[in-house]
Amino acid sequence: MTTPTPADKFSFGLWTVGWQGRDPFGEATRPELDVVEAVNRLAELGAYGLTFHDDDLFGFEATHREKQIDRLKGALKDTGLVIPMVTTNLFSHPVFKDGGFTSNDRGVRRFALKKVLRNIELAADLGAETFVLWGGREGSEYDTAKDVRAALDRYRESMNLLTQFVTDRGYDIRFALEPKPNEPRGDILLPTVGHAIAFISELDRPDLVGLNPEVGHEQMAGLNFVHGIAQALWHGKLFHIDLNGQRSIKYDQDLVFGHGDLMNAFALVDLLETAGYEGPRHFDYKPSRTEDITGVWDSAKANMATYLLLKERAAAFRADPEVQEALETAGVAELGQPTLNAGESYDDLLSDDSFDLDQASERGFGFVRLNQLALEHLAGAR
Ligand code: GLO
Ligand code: NI
Ligand code: NI
Ligand code: NI
Repeated sequence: MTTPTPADKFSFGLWTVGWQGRDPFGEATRPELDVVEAVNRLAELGAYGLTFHDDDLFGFEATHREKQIDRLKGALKDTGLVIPMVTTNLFSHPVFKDGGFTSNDRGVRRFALKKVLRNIELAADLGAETFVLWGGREGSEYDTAKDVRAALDRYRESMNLLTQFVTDRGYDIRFALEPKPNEPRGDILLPTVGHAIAFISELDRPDLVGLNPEVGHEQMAGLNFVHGIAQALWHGKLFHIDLNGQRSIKYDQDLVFGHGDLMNAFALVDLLETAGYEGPRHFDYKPSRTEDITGVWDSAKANMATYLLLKERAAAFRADPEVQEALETAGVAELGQPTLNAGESYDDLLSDDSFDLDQASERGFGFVRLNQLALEHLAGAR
């Protein structure tokens, strides 16, 4: 049941299993992981895809670009693993200290765009459907140092150029913006799912731009991830997803999926599996610095096992007659009914005196009982 297969569409960033444990206070605790080894191990574990930043594969200097691409292609051919998504690193190199697309330095902005254009060519060559942009350095620490309206103009200019590029080239690629409130910048532009959705509506080709929300990022902003995902789905903007775990508002923990807010993870899997999301189940986590290489692969496995376990538990929850009855009492399906009947207008409402105010005020919804049933299914008690 918790043994993944490629049909489950699990994918991992090369930078996740490849994370060496370097943090602001400490050195690496693990050796480098070669891309071929990563592909082989992930395929063995039952994943279907690998994703990467340009710099993960061949470094910023790109000295061995062609050789590394060939090695990756060879490993993909041997294992059947695919590259559903490619992303770009506009945050590590010192040149991006004030951002890529929104750096105050115009030369840096041009350089960043050129880097991304080259990387999109590679993404197309590898058959990726999604190109993720996490603007980790697009932001500021000081309000006087950044003209946010001008920065949004430049962000828009960049996205319009990129959508023009894929259209002209005939690439079958869509973009996914990844919101995050802070870290590494004090404040990052497009900090939440909601901000990013509003921004996308101002673009030339909004149809080509969606989101890659990350569990921990919304939770760092104190928000309910399931609500964010539900709204992204509602707008048709859930192009990709970064699954992981976070425990409350603090630094970006990138724990294994489910190792943070487990009840929210349960509801998330229930939503993804019932709302028709067909994209990759992508893990953007960090194997904790305490782990050796065995711990790295154990943690990779744990992400997939947790997802499958929650999927199974969510299905059992839905199938339970007691849950169905509790859902009925709670009126969950009733919210799906339009508030007015077909053909009714505000005049009908104005003349409607049938509402029983007292009865409706006295109603108990039974939400707590429903939530306890969810918990009992989650805990394996049912
Ligand atoms: C950092 C982000 C980062 C992105 C990656 C993909 O907090 O989560 O890992 O997901 O750059 O674009
Ligand atoms: Ni993150
Ligand atoms: Ni994170
Ligand atoms: Ni991420």
